[in-house]
Amino acid sequence: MKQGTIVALASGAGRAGVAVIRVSGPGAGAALTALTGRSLPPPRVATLAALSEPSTSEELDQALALWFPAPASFTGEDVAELHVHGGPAVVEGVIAACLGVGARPAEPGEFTRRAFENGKLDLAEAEGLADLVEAETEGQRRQALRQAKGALSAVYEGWRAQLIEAAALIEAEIDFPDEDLPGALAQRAAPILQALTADMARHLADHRGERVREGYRIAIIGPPNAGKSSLLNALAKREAAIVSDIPGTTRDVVEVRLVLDGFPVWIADTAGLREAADAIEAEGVRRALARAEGADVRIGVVEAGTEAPASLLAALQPNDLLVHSKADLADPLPFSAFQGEASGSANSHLPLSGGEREGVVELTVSAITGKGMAALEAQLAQRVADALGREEAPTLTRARHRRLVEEARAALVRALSRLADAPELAAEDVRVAASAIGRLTGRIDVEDLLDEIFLSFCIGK
Ligand SMILES: Nc1nc2c(ncn2[C@@H]2O[C@H](COP(=O)(O)OP(=O)(O)OP(=O)(O)O)[C@@H](O)[C@H]2O)c(=O)[nH]1
Ligand SMILES: [Mg+2]
Repeated sequence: MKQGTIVALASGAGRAGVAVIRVSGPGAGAALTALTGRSLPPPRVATLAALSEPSTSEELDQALALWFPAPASFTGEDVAELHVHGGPAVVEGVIAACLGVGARPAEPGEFTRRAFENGKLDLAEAEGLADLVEAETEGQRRQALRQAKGALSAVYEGWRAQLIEAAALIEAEIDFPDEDLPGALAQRAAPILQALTADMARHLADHRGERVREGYRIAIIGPPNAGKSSLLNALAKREAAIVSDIPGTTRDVVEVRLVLDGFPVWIADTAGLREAADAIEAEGVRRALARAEGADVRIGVVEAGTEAPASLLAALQPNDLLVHSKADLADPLPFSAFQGEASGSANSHLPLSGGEREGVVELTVSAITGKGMAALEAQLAQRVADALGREEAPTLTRARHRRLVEEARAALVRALSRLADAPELAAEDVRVAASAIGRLTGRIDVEDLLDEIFLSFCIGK
């Protein structure tokens, strides 16, 4: 960890009513007294102060000064916070004055890094804080705040405690094998490891956290000229993709970001599905199908009155949408009994042309007149809310978490498979798992783990 006293603008750059400048480190108090020309204000009380450049005594601003003595501060160090008028020259002048009395410019993330090093927050909490700063939607804010307050860390710390308990049982067996009851202690570890493996598998299967952070993914697919790009533009309420009556207009994936039900959503328009005329279009079709496959929901588009081609039906999954487009031009034949268009509601019970596809919801829409668009948006918002809106156990939110939980789970599967025959190897597997989970919060390394194992082992025996 780099030492010293650091200073930085904590609020956004540019003109603002107020800007917040933060100083952290052993020299924070000296910087504050040098700039205000008087003794430190009482801790955690906003105090009006005139700030001057110590070397020239030139007044820089009237500011609010706050003093947070260590360890009761964000970083755990002495921290001074200056709320100055948010003009660039004021900010520059005050930061220059701090540099003049021995502070140095903070590196990106250095305040949070110090908070981590001083045990103020763990890695998962720091990531939650970073997400909170980045949060653009309500759903992202809720999730980031939960993680910053330690909800995800609590799950991982709970797992680690159980892993240590299981490891202690196995280690005890190795060190003091019971002649009468061979393997008895190690076998007591088995149900713990089994339950943890199941917990981790559930955790890995849940993609909500990543979707809330990165965006729910919707793909629009269908034959050329079906009106896919027009539909994207109608949903985005801007001309994001080129529309023309030439089939094969869209060749690449065109993505638009929306907010539905408080969650971020990526809607992708794709190339029309057909036998491609050239290599570029073939690549476009390949990307269209790949995007559809990876999406959380697909919107199949066919012109009203035409049959959905087999290539489209094959790409649709249960709970997807099939939109009959250009409803202003034609009725959605062959669905003569279809009433959804008039009422604006969806119908999931009609047979699809060209073969059945269970559970696909059909809608009739005109991108030109806007007819049916509200119903389509409602269907999409409902899917987003169903997928992301439930408040259950905290979910992993980053690839880093996924990688480490996968590593831990794989190690536990190995441990279980050789617990009976090779408890030494199983113990090592459990240590690998505990270390992977420990790296999620960053609070622990293997040395600490061995200490803990040893401590609980001593108590047990
Ligand atoms: N009347 C009417 N025309 C529409 C509607 N939606 C799209 N069109 C027209 O249909 C043609 C094709 O529309 P696009 O949105 O480019 O179709 P696409 O599916 O993206 O086509 P490709 O990119 O070639 O696969 C254009 O001439 C649009 O103006 C609609 O709701 N009503
Ligand atoms: Mg298009």
